[in-house]
Parts: sequence; C-alpha cells; structure tokens
Amino acid sequence: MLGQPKPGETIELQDALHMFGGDGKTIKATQGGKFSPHEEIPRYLKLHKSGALPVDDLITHRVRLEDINEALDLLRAGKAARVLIDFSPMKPTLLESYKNMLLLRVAEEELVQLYLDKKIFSMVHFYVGQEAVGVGVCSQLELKDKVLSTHRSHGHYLAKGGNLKRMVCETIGRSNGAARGKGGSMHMIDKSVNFIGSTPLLGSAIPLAAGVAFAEKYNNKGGVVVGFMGDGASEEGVVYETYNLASLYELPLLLVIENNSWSVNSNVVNRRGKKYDIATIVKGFGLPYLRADGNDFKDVSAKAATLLKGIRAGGGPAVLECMTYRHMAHSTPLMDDKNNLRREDTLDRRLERDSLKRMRKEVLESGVSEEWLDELEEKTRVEVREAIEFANASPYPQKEEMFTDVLYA
Ligand SMILES: Cc1ncc(C[n+]2csc(CCOP(=O)(O)OP(=O)(O)O)c2C)c(N)n1
Ligand SMILES: [Mg+2]
Repeated sequence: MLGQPKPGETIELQDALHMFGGDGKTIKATQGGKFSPHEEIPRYLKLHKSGALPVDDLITHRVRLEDINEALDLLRAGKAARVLIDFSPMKPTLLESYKNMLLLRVAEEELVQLYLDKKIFSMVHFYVGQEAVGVGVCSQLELKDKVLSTHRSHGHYLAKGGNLKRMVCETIGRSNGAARGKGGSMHMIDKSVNFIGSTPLLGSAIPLAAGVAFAEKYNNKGGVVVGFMGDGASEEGVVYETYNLASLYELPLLLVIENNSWSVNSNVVNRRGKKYDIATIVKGFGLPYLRADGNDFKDVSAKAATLLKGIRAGGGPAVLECMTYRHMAHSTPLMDDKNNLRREDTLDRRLERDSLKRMRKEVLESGVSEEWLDELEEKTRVEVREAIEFANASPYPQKEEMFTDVLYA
C-alpha cells in the first residue's frame, strides 16, 4: 500500500489482501486526496519493478502483510505518508527453526571440548535436549521483543538471534563476547538483539523481566518480554510475587517455565507437595496458562503463539510451561546416568524423545532430503568450529576495561 492520505474520505479497497498475496478480503478504509489505490498501487509496483522507484524513497512506515489493517489505520489517521507492506513471512519456516535448533545443539556439542580443555572458567550449563523450547518460543518473537534468561543461557541467546561468535567468546571470557568477556557462560547480554540479560540467581531474572515489561508498556514501545526459568527457579518466592504484580499491571510478559524435572539433582516430585499444581497456582493469580510438550517444536511454538497473541492484544501476562529433558548432567557435559540419580528419565528415554531428532523427522517429511540435512549439519559444525577458532584467537578483556560496562544501562 503506497499512498498519501488525507483523512475524511472512505474508500473500499476490494481484494486488497489478494493483491498482496493474501486471502482476498475487502478492506474499508478512510483515505483521501486524489489517491486512487486501484490505479496507483499497480503503477507504483510497476515503477518499482522497473527499478525507477526505490522503495526506500517512498516509505515512511514498514508493516507486515498480516498487519495491513494497521497500515490503513496509519494512513487514515494521517500518521504515515507512505507505507511499505513487507511480504516476508513473519514467522520463520520449519526449516529455519530446525537450522536454529541444530545450531544450538552443535554449538554446545563443540563447546564440550573447550570445557574438557578447561578453557571455560565458570560453571557451564548445557542446554542440549531443550532446544525446542528456546527456539519454539523465540520463533514467535520479533526483534523488538525482549528476552531474559537463566544460568542455562547459551540456547536462549542463540534462539533470540544472538551471534554465535559472541556467544562462544563470552563463554571463554574473551573481549569479543556478548558481555565483553566479563560475564561468562551464565551472563549473556546483547542489546542488539534485545537479549536483555541472563542471571544465574534462580528466579531473579523474572522480576527483572516484569520490570522490563513495565517499561515497555509505560513507554508504549509495543514489544513483549519473555522471561525463561527452570522448574526449580519457578518455586522461588519472587516468581509468585511477579505473577501478582504482572497481573496487577497487565504487563506484556510471557513467563516460560522449562520443566526438565530437575533442579541440579533434586527431582520435582521430591520438592513439591503431592497436590502442588502449577496450573492452578498460575490461574489463581489470574494468568492464562498452557502446558506444552517441550520436546516438540510445533507444540511449543503454537502454544507460545496463542499466549503471545493475547499478550500483544493487551490481555496481560501469561505462563507457558514446557515439559522437557536436559540430556547432559546439570553443569557438565556428561551424558551418562552414572550416579543413577535420573532413574525416572533415563538417558535412553531422553534420547528417544529428543526434540532435534523429532524436528529432523518433521523437516524430512516436509520434503527436504537426508543428504541435504547431513550437509547442513556438516556446514553448521564448520561454522561453529570457525567461531571457536575465532574465540580462541580473541583477546581477554584488558585491565583498563575492569570497571567499564559493569552496569547495564
Ligand atoms: C537462589 C539460588 N539458589 C540456588 C542456586 C544454585 N543453583 C544453580 S542452578 C540450580 C538448579 C536450577 O534448576 P532449574 O531452575 O530447574 O533449572 P535447570 O538447571 O534445570 O535448567 C541451582 C539450585 C542458585 N543459582 N540460585
Ligand atoms: Mg530444572
């Protein structure tokens, strides 16, 4: 839709969505001036296709196809001179999400060697197994939406579009890292992708996420904030307080509980009363609650989309609980069940339900070949190894940087 509005006249734009590849609904809009969309739009498109009309000279606003009514509102209110409808799909495709999940998996598999080589100074918590949660939720976010995370943060950061090299550099404390090498594995932070930060103190990112959501609402920014937490963290008192405050202020906040059943070596059944029911608790605070199969990208992304829709429409905060498995030990890359703690979810069971394996199957069914996917994995591994080489060759933070960037502002 390209046009100069003058409020006051009503036009009927037949088949507008059809024209833009949509479903052909009629849109009524108040437009004005001499602008006649039926003639002007094809003319603009023709000029643009011939190269005579650079789009950037024309637009003042850029909106997605699905938000075409918003574009018409802008034009009608005289708030936009010209609007570009962005045809690219808002949500990533299944294949793109698979690529993202694969990147998270391969990146951490390759980080294992750095851990064994004692190049990672801090404790490191691997996200392997839980990729469908981070990627599923973040697949429904836009760049402007913000994420806060936990001690298990590599995956969340990459899922939000974080930079692989910056993630690896941060994990081994190099100055090219997401937190300039001063945070380490548990403190990813990168404003360029609106990854607001991760904190390893259990539950502490949740009130911070509510604060960010409050700012988002107060400043009319229009974004949604997502706060990830584990099942252990979800039992922290401050989380219950946040449910209440977020509900009171109707904040644009999605809280995601990644329930892998374990808080270090304590199982959820040993920590909660027999009748403890998270759905009842959350709903009691007035928040919508959904539970997803955290090993299933499609289920996570669909349920995240449902809750986000309500939040974006001003419905206030919501909680998504994703039932998942971590494949490795709490803070080491060990894959085994040596200490026999995890009888309930053995390694075999975890691997059998592996989210990445499941997603690969989905992608194969969508028509992509085995060979192509094998090649993709190989390429991803090369990309990760290059990032590791880059990180190894990167400098540590200098002494002069000791007190810079230590506060988030
Ligand atoms: C307030 C607080 N208590 C204890 C710890 C130590 N600790 C670090 S991770 C962790 C387990 C967290 O479990 P969960 O929240 O389920 O996340 P997961 O590790 O399973 O991803 C614990 C107890 C901590 N970091 N903060
Ligand atoms: Mg847990």
